[in-house]
Order: sequence, then structure tokens, then C-alpha cells
Amino acid sequence: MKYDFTAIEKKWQTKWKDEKTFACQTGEQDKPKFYGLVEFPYPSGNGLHVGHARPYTAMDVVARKKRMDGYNVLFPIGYDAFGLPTENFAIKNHIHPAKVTHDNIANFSKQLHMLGYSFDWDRVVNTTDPGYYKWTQWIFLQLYKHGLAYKTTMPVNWCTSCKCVLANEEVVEGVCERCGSPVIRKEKSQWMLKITAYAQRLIDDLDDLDFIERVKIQQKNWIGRSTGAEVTFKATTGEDIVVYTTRPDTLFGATYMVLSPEHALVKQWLDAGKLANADEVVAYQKVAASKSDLERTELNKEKTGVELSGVKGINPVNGKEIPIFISDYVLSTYGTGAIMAVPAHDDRDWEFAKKFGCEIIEVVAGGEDVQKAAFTAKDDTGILVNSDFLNGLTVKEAIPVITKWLEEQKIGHAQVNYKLRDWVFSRQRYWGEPIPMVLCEKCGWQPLPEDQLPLLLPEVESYEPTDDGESPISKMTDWVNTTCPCCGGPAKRETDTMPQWAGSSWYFLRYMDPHNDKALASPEALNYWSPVDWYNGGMEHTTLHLLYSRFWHKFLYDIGVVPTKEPYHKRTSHGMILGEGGEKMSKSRGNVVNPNDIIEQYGADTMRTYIMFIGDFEKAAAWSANGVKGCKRFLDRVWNLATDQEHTGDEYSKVNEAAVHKAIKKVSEDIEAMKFNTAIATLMALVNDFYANGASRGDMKALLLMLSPFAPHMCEELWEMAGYGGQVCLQPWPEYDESKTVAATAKMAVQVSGKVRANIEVPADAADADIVSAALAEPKIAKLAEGMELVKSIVVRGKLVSLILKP
Ligand code: ANZ
Ligand code: ZN
Repeated sequence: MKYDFTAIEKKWQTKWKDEKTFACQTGEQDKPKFYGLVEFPYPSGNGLHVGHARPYTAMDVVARKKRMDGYNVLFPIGYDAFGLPTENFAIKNHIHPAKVTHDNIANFSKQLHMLGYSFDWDRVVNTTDPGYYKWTQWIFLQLYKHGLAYKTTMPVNWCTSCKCVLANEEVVEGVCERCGSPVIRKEKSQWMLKITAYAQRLIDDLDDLDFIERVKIQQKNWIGRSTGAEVTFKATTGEDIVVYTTRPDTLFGATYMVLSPEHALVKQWLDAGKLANADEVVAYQKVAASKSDLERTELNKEKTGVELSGVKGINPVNGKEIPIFISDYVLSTYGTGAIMAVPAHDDRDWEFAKKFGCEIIEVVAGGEDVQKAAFTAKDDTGILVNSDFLNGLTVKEAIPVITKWLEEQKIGHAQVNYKLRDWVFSRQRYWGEPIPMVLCEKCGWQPLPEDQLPLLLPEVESYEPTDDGESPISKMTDWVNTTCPCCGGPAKRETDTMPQWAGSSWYFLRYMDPHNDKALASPEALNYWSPVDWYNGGMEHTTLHLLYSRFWHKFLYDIGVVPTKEPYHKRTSHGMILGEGGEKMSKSRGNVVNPNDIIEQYGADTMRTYIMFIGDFEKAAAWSANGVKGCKRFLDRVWNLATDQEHTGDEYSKVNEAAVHKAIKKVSEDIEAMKFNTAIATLMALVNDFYANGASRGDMKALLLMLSPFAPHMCEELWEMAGYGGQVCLQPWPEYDESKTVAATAKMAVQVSGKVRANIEVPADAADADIVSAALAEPKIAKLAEGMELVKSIVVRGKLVSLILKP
């Protein structure tokens, strides 16, 4: 009988959809719950690609196995649909972004069904649906009411082409992550979220989570905790200059100071006419303003700067007057925006001092040359020199001593700093959630009353960003002009929208209770399903989405909305799928594989099996057309085995019993460990055994159960044909007996003088001598051995026995 995958897949997909086979109920108490989550797709015009198919198939395999293990499984999907690509497409083609989104979602949904994923289709969420973004806006209002949302004017990353503010994370090597255009710095009034208030908890709580190590490390590095001290220097003009240093022990080596060009004191001195070289200073400020932080702090870059003439700093440990520079390598957004420079022991200061001829004083004994000392000083066992009361102490000992001294002098204190910045939450674009705030001339910023949510996105004629960088919504005066919720006087609505990260910061909560219009989800649903048990997604989302959503979740926990401190218990990550030849798939390279084509030619089950077989799930893997064919052949073999041969006996057959138990153990463990490729290899080997030994009805049943998470449609069809009853996806997962995973007998080849002459079967625990006797007793071998003498025998257990015979 022919394996008609097209008809079979359609048949089962329709049945699953019509019967809502994978819909789950909240609160089912007689089963443990399992919540498996994948990152919901951005519904772009390109449709689903193989990069989606890998993680989605993987979690589908896990979800299907968990159902068979007896769990009540929540496995949902939705769409992260606000954002720039859709808006840009809408502008270019003069189609409303809502229409573009609707069409793209329809296409994605069709493709996801075609792959046979066991999603609960009653729980689909769409971040652009007002019923959804009502709650995104509601969360924003809670953040505002708790002092975690504020508006401030600050230098922001500005994409010259998208005409839009970008978060630091969206700027990659000085250019816009999305369009590749240069990013400059610009002063803008922005809504900010105070994620920094959660920095320490975002680090500490990682300890209790089952996240893969590289995710934890990346999150910690991104948050970037550093410990040191703030130290106050005096300026000769009387002002305090506070610096942040991780090395207060090197204070005696501080021979000059550097302020960021944006530092408030620079402006103050300029305004007061204190600087003799004001023109030069202002010119330098202008150049620095156009650069991104990354460009400014590049290590190998030639250092630039201007010395302020007319003002000096005073080193508090020795009263020495030292020059003050402005330089772009000091960032306004880190620490205090000012540093004490210790050129003997800091690489950047060293380079700067060499160029500007500043004094270099070694304060940690380094050895031959001072440049080397810059490196050795990083080791906290170095010994302090030229440092008065610190001399002779190690770096480690000196830090608390000098910190205490600074505290006693009331000119400093220990300080912790984080690299993490507050989250720039405003976008001057159309296709996003309106920020529900109103500006009253009298009352200032006022939150929209919650009963006015959702604040709908108004219809506009043009979605083009404006040249002045305001959102296109700002042109909708009818919408913008409103009344103050506080005094009833004239007021204006905020016209910025939220960034794309907003909707994805809490979507996993909405899945728990997607149709609720009284709350983002009911307490029952939240209590029952929280936390997500297993979340798999891309490494590229480790520092943005994962951190943002942990922050929102912690906040919601603090205000009593969600029951757990953390949203996700376990986080894993998959490697990318590369094109044939190992290069990134891209339109320009012409190596993009469309899942639809593979499904059409070989079927979804082959697509699924191949994408799981392609290689180590955590590593990148190159697509191979031959590999696809190999997986199709494997499924053909299973199909033929099932349909061409007679299978009798509900027990496992004696010859296969050990192999079946072993396979169940291996496949079960491999799925839990995301070693899908070796799970499939195990099933392939089992099918080979079945061909070699024949298979009982019981053997075939076990095979179908184990293969069903990978190739669900074919397994359902064969299950039905065999008349086992019910659907395979609703059966219990097969159990294995550890003691039966070892075969009672072992097959061994017998070699005579290097040539295989016969096969024997011996007890698995037979002694070597007995194996040799059995080999010699085998009729063919006995004949060969007639009149010969055995000079040597080698036994390779479980494999072969090799005999050397001589006359
Ligand atoms: C003196 C010193 C001596 C420093 C030494 C380092 C080594 P992390 O670990 O990243 O926190 N720094 C402080 N604020 C800065 C800013 N806004 N822009 C650029 N650099 C800044 O680094 C903290 C160190 O980076 C601080 O300690 C300061 O230089 C510099 F042997 O102070 B250090
Ligand atoms: Zn008012």
C-alpha cells in the first residue's frame, strides 16, 4: 500500500482541528500540569521559515510526549504583531498595517496547521488585538502608579532612516539592528521603565532557575554588576566632582580626571565663562554627541579629548592639582559620568595619557614596565607602592582600607553599579500600543483612568514617521486633544507608542486565560498554570525579551497579580538552521528553504523528523536535501514494515524484547534532554532490527507510540489501520523494564583467519571459553576446524569471536 502522506496529513489535521484534540482545561486536578512555551512568531510577510520549524517541532515533540506521560499540557501559540516590519510594509504598499497583520497571521496559521503542531488553537493571542493590548496598557499604568515609569529628556539612539528611537539593545555595532542605517545620539523626551530597580533581583533569582548556563551568564553580563566606590574630588573653582571607580586603591595614581562631554559641570563652567578654550570644548561636544556608546568605548580606537583650561581637579589623598579633560571614552550614562584616571593601571587611561602626555605613577608593583603593570594590577594580589598608608598592602587588602578612609573623611563611600540602563519605552511610530497618558497644562502627566482602556490606536491617513521625529499619531488633533482626567481642563494625549518588546513581555500569562475581559488572567488560571515549566527560544532573545519579561513578571508579583517570582522555570535554546553549505539562510544567497515546499514534496512528517534529526539541537546545523530524503526513506520503511507484513502476538517478540526496552529508555531520556537526533537514530536502528528479525504486533505498537511525537500523522494512520483503538497521541507512553534492556542472548559473528564464516547465538553472560567452544561446535566451523589446531582466539563481547587455526 502506498504511503499517501498528503491525504493522511490532511485527514488528521482536520480531525485534530474539528475535535479540538489538543485543547486543554484549566484546573484539571487529577493530572499534573505541564506548560511548554515557544517564542511566538512575528507574522512577517515572508511566512514561517525553517528557523521557526526547529524550535516549534522540538517543543511539540515534548508536549506530545508529556501528554502521553499523563500531564495536562498547555502548549499555546500566538502572534507578536506590532512593530516596524509591518509598518514599513504598510507605508510602502499603502495597505493598513492591521490588514497586513491580519493576512500574515492567516498565512502563518495555515502553515502551523500544516506542520501538525499540537497547539491549543482556542488560546491564540495577538498583541495587536485591543482585547489584548488593553492589558499591556494596564500593566504600563500599574508601572506608572508604582513609580517605575517616568518621562525624561535624555540622549537616545536615533536611527536616521527609521526616524525612530532605538533601545541600546537594538543598536548593533553602531547601526540600526533592523535597517542597518547609522545610529546617532539625539536629545529626546522619552518614557522610561525603571528596570534598574530590579537589577539585583534579576541576578540573584537566576540561582533557583533551571536555565542553561550560557543564558545565565549572558544575563549576568548584560546586567553587569560592578563594585567599587564613589569618590568626591574638588575642582579649583570650588565644585564637587564625584567619580566612580572600581579601584579606589589606586587613588594615589590618579594623575588627571576625565568628564564625559555631556557632564553637567562642563555646561556649568561654559555658561559661567570659566573655560578659556570654550570654542574647542563646544566643538568637541558636538562631535561626541553624534557617536553611539559603542563607538565611543571601542578599545582599539585612537583616544581623543580636550583639556579644560582654567579649572583643575584636586586629588583628595595628596592635595595635588591635576588636569581635567573631556573625552568621549567616558560615558555620561555610566557611574557618575566622570572618572579619576589612573594611567599606570587602566588600559584606556594609559593610551590617553601617552597621547596627551599626562603623568603616569605606578601604584601597584608590576615589574619591568608600567604598561605590563596595567595588566598585572588586575590581579588582586599585587602590592601597593607610592601610596602612603596603603604601601605594602595587597590590592585586595587595600580596597577596604581606602574605602573606610574615604568614609571617615566624608569624601566617598562604597558603591555598586550596574551596566543595565533603564528601558527606553517610547517609540515615535504608528504601529504600537498607544501609551495611556495625558498631559494637562495644570496637572502635568496624568494616567488614563483604567475604565477607559483599551485606548484604541486611532486611524491615520499616513503612517510615515514625521521628519521632526514625532509619531504620525501626533497629526491626529481630534485624538490628541482631550480633557484632563484630573481637572477636566484641556489636555493632550501622549502620541508615542510602546516598543515591540511590550506585548511579548507578558503574553505567556495571557495564554493561561486568553478571553478574560476582567483581568489579564484570572487568579485561578494563574495559580494553576504558573510558572511556565519549559520555555525554549533563541539565544538572541536572552538579553532583551527574556530580561524584560522577567522584570515585568517580578513587578506583577510584587503587586500581587501573579503567584510566582519568576515566569519561567526552565529555559533552553536551539541552534540556527543554516543553508546547504553551512552559510546563513538569506534571500540574497538564494539558499532559503521554504517549509511548504518540503511538506508538499515529502510531507510534514518527513519535515518534522528531518528537522529533529538534523543535528545536536543546541548547535547550528546545515540543511541537507539528502538528509531530508534519508528521513523520507526511514518513514517509508516504517510504513512498508507496517503495511506489507503480518504482525501477530501482542507481546514483544523474544528476539526484539531487549531492543524495544532499550529503545523506550533511550527515546524517553533523549526527548527530556532535547537529544532528538539520537532518539530518532535509536528508532531507525529499531526498525532495522524489526526488518532483520520480524516484528510482533506488540513490537510495532511500541514503535508507533515512540515515533508518534515526531511523525504524528503517519503514526495515527498506522495506529488506526492496526485497529489498536483511539488515537495514538492520547495513549500512555510505553514503559520500559530496566532489567529487560539487556538481551538474554547475544549474536556473534565467527571469524576464521579474518573471514566471517558463521554466526552463533550465546547466553549474554557466557564466559569467553564457552563462547569459543560454542563457535567451534557450530557445524560450518566444526567442518573447517577438522584436523586443525586452534592457535589463537579473540572474543569481542557481543560482537565476534575470531579464531586462528593451523594444521
Ligand atoms: C580608576 C581605575 C583604575 C579604574 C584602574 C579601573 C582600573 P566597570 O568594571 O565596567 O564598572 N569608569 C567609570 N565610569 C566610567 C564611565 N562613565 N565611562 C567610562 N569609564 C568609566 O568599570 C569601572 C571603571 O571604569 C572605573 O574604575 C573607571 O576607571 C571607569 F586600575 O577608576 B576605574
Ligand atoms: Zn488637569
